[in-house]
Amino acid sequence: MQTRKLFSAVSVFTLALGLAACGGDSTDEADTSTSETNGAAGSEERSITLMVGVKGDPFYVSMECGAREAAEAAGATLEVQGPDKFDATLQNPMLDAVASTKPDALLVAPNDVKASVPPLKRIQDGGTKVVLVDTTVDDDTIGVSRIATDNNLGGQKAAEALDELGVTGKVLVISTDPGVSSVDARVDGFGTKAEELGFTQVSDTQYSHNTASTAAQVVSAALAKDPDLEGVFATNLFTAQGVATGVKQAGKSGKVKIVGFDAGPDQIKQLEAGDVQALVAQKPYDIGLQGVEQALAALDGESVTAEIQTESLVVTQDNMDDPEVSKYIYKASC
Ligand code: T6T
Repeated sequence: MQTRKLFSAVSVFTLALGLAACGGDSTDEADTSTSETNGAAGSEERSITLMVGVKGDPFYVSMECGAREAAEAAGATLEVQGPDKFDATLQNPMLDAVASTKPDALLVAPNDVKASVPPLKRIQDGGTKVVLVDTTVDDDTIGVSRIATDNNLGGQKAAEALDELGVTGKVLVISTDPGVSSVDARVDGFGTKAEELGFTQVSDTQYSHNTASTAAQVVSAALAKDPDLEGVFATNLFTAQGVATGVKQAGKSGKVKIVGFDAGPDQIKQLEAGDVQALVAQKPYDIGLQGVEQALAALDGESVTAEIQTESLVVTQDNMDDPEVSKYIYKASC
């Protein structure tokens, strides 16, 4: 069993070097050591479950690819699950099922800062090491480690991108749902920078419920009310795709500037076509890979980093073919 442990440590170290070489990053905000180990630690193959925010989203597919790489290198099993919609009422029963199967570790993107707390507490109390990836919950006692993009900074970058595109006046923010930590932080960061830049938000933040068709309807209605709308910030992949479609249907592609979060394959096509002007890409592969590393460290009783913030980058038509940028385009499969 010591051999497995050594293999796992060496492999993860090698992976970490590889990650550094390909531009992976992390900002360590706090280091904690966990002396407690799961009962199964070191005695058999580690079982890790990754509960994504929603199935089939290229952001989470890319996260899964990173997690798979790290799990395979460490000889751990990885099971991936996720709800059909980004909705805590769908994800929570799945989390309850995880509580009864008791994997050694759970990497989870909780659907809601509050509603996701009770099932995660049960899982953690059952001895599973919980690592929060991408989204978080309001209860600080949950998770040995939390790994996510610096979403507030990402929102600020979106406002700066609109500024660089010549936007000076009316802007609209369309997000998914309130209570999702990632997109809420993007809205906050955007709001701070938008104020500094002198933008006027035409309304409170609107919500797409993570559905492209709803985002398209929301932007159409906004354009009907404010025909002089200059820019839109869409806080995630499906919202951004829908906003681009809605603006195109209104015959305003390129006139109303759109900055979207994420960099899924279809979003890149919209960028190429000029239907979107800039995308704030995250590094989900790195989040998944580091999530597994942190989970294994916790299981081995090694030092665990309590909070890791990963970077984002702004992708435009000008830089999208640069290999240092294109390597961060999300994957539809591993
Ligand atoms: O933007 C990502 C993720 O960071 C967010 O929490 C939910 O939406 C995405 O998965 C993109 O669809």
